[in-house]
Amino acid sequence: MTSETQSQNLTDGFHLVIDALKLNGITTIYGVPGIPITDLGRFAQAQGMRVISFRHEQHAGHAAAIAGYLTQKPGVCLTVSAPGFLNGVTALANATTNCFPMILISGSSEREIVDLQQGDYEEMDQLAVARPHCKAAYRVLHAEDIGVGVARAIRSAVSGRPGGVYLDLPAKLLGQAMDAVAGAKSLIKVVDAAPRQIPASDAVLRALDLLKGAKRPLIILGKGAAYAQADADIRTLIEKTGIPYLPMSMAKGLLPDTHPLCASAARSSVLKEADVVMLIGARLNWLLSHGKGKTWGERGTQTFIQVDIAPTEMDSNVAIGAPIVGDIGSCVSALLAGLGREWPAPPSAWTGAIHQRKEVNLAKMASQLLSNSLPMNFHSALGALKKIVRERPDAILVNEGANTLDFARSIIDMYQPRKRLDVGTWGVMGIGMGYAIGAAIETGKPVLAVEGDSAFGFSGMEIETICRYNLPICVVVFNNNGIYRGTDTNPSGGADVATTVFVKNARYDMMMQAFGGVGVQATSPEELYRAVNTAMDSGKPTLINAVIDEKAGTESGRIGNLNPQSVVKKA
Ligand code: ADP
Ligand code: TZD
Ligand code: MG
Repeated sequence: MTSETQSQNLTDGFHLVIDALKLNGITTIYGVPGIPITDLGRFAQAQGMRVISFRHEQHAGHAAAIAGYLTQKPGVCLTVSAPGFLNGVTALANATTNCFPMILISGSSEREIVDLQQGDYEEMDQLAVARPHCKAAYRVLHAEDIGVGVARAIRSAVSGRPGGVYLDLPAKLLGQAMDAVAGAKSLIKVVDAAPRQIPASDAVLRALDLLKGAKRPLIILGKGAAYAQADADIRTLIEKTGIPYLPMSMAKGLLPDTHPLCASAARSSVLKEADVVMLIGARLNWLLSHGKGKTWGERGTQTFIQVDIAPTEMDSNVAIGAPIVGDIGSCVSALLAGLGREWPAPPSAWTGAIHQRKEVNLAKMASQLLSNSLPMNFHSALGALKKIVRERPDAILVNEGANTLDFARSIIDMYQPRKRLDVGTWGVMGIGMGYAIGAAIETGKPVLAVEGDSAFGFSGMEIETICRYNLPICVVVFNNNGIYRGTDTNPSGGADVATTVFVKNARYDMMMQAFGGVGVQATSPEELYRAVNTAMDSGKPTLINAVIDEKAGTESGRIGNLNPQSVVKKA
């Protein structure tokens, strides 16, 4: 037999992994090459997959996670063993926390040596490390099991509550040969990877009864609702019932933020005053003050309805009077079917009061946005970006930072579903460039990344990746010389600068120029508006250094209350 006919009859671990992914419609891999997976990426590219190489695995992982969120297919991140794997674990854990489907595939070293701790190259028991940070973790030891391993990984990632999955591929597996026909037969094309979960009809009735009797009803839409892609039905539910709604940050745009029933501009009062609250794909975690305390009305005065695919989410923080367990698409359509023809509009005392509160708050904000003082503050700079997003509603907005995040979330209206991607459940810094790249690759839409200068630094090196793949991403760095503000001083009077302060007047725009992208400095709202418009029109990788008043921010943005207080008096 010539070596050619031999290889025609044989396949190996590398090719089976690629074939298994492709068979299941996975066409893109995000990763960083190296031993033992360099050839896996190379062969995948040769087989027509898109393989996007990053500078650091965390950002490849974030790109994969956001790909999962946007497409409902698990995003795949590929890393080398031990350190590369660990770099990917932050993204894996973040995906799990946020309920985004992703698969972290890592090469690993020799099992026999790792398990005896004999000091292999990049030795680590990766499966054990990954397990607490994901929904499921699998290792494949035999080439004929690759099909099963990939199928289980896909099902685990997307079914039920979506999340991160780890798939461990020892180096030896990748080189294992097997008969090509038997190999092809061993692969599994997953049928109905995320089966619908139909809610029980009595659960739906119970919820509708509660909702109908409410005097001050409120619907809260979370990113689970955005993920579910039941956009039209969710809109119909809100419009048919006439119930005011609050979008959580990544659910903004599920209905346009300018919708008459959107209560965002009256957030604090509706949370306090609502009597029946229906959560759709949103958890009562810290972002909603756990459903109790002074953010909400007197404890016990509110009744909650919760629509979620995870039964154990119910009662996690406060009692849920009417749980509806199922997938959001099925639950919302069951609710719609149960509404009947006549649905009583909520009392006008409630909707009217919300309307008035909104008008007052929006007018107050509008005047702040027009400020022309220099240097720019958060309001004036974001006023320019608000206009950009209004004019380009299909652009994707990525957002991280503290003040930069909190102000942008409340100031920039979103108009379409799944267009706002941010720090999510953890409030994690470092998602910026990974999410921007993943979103640009998956959707082909222009991306605007609005980044605090600190936040940007966590993934800043990936601007090289953005330039390398010539992605239509415009990064705006809100440069206020530091974390929260740039004005802190060293309390000891020593020579080191304060812990929150960066190099003054840094030129992040010049970093972009180093890689052949466009770098611009903007010092006024007009300059900022013009530079972003040019970037979005051209689609060229662009970074705009937006100079923000270093005195403008507050400690931790809007969550300063979460900082513990020392009992020792400050020096
Ligand atoms: P937010 O941060 O926007 O409030 P969370 O991440 O806290 O949203 O909540 C999302 C919720 O959505 C999770 O509890 C998750 O189980 C749920 N979820 C995700 N996808 C679906 C789906 N397809 N159907 C039902 N629930 C879903
Ligand atoms: N590390 C990680 C991974 N996540 C975090 N959230 C933090 C550290 C702590 N942190 C925040 O919560 S916000 C932030 C840090 C470091 C940066 C804030 O500074 P910024 O934004 O420049 O990005 P503003 O506009 O100056 O407030
Ligand atoms: Mg800053």
